[in-house]
Amino acid sequence: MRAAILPFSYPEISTLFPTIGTVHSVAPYGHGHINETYLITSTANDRSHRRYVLQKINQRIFKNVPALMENIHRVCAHLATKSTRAMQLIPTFTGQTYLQDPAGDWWRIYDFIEGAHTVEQVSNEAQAREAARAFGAFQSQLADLPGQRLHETIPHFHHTRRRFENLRAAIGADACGRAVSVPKEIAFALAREADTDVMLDLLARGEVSERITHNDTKISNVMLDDITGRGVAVIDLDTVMPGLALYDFGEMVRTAASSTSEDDPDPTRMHLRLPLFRALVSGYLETASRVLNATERAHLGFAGKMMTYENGIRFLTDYLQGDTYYRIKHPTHNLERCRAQFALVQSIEENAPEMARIITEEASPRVS
Ligand code: GN1
Ligand code: MG
Repeated sequence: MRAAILPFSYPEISTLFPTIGTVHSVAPYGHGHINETYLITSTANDRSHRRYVLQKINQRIFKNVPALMENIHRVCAHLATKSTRAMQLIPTFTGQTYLQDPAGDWWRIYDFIEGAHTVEQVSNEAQAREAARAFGAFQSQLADLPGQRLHETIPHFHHTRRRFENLRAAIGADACGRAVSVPKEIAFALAREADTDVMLDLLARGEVSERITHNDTKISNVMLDDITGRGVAVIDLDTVMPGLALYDFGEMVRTAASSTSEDDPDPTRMHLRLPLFRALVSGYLETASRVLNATERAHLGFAGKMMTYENGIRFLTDYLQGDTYYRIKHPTHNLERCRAQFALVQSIEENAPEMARIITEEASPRVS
């Protein structure tokens, strides 16, 4: 774990964010690949012990932090009208939701949601169902967000065609001379080019519509209640922006219906787990069905394949470009992530008929 290298002393944090009280400790927290995250413990002005999440926002990836924070502020304010345990931003001494340090880095603090936890890997169907219920609820609660369209915090984030073209360019440039060592992965990616347009074409034809989506719906972004195990809130709001419901569901399939971690070095351990897929469909339809149409329902399985494929080609692109985007722990980390994703894509392809049957069963009105 990286040491906490903060530009602020503890008393400075207390001064900058006065409502958090006296800071006692700040320690690296979580497993995110993008931002730097720290857990703060403090004693609030009413003497209660409190915890907060401090984050340095990665501005190499999120180029317009004020726009990103405007999105998050609007989304949190809206969710707070619908849930008592939603994410909450802590105001600075000037009443802003974030601040810039003298070096130009951007910082924010969220309240820590107590009595709940996250898991890195789904271990049972109940967890998968809860995660899907939580993300489905998130989408449907944001369906009536007032005001103008949210900013795109990362333009074309799930534009799979563009992701594919980026991969093709990375293969062509071959900046690190690595392409020769990954012919199988490159062939696997290129063979699925036609799939990259399917969801974009549905959108262009108006068969699915744009919504406010989370865009990073992995299981570790859902807080589960410590006692009941129920989903209480969705976290990691940086990529909340206009998108397709299918992106969100597909990313859940990738991360919550998979048999092993996204960077398992042994891809033979990676496959789709159908009972977990069924649990996701059932949980998602429970909370999101009022905003979904028949085309979206019919593509829930395909979406799982597409988001897994998209992540696989992003990892492969980063590997070819010399690991400039994702944080890596060893030199072939991105390649291993890519291989695990492609193993899952293959397993989803093999299970497509069974997945379609599950969707039909879960979508039909239940007989009680
Ligand atoms: C990144 O930082 P983290 O782990 O929340 C990435 C996601 C990928 C994910 C793969 C902004 O998310 O899109 O699916 O890694 N986020 C960004 O683990 O690129
Ligand atoms: Mg994220």
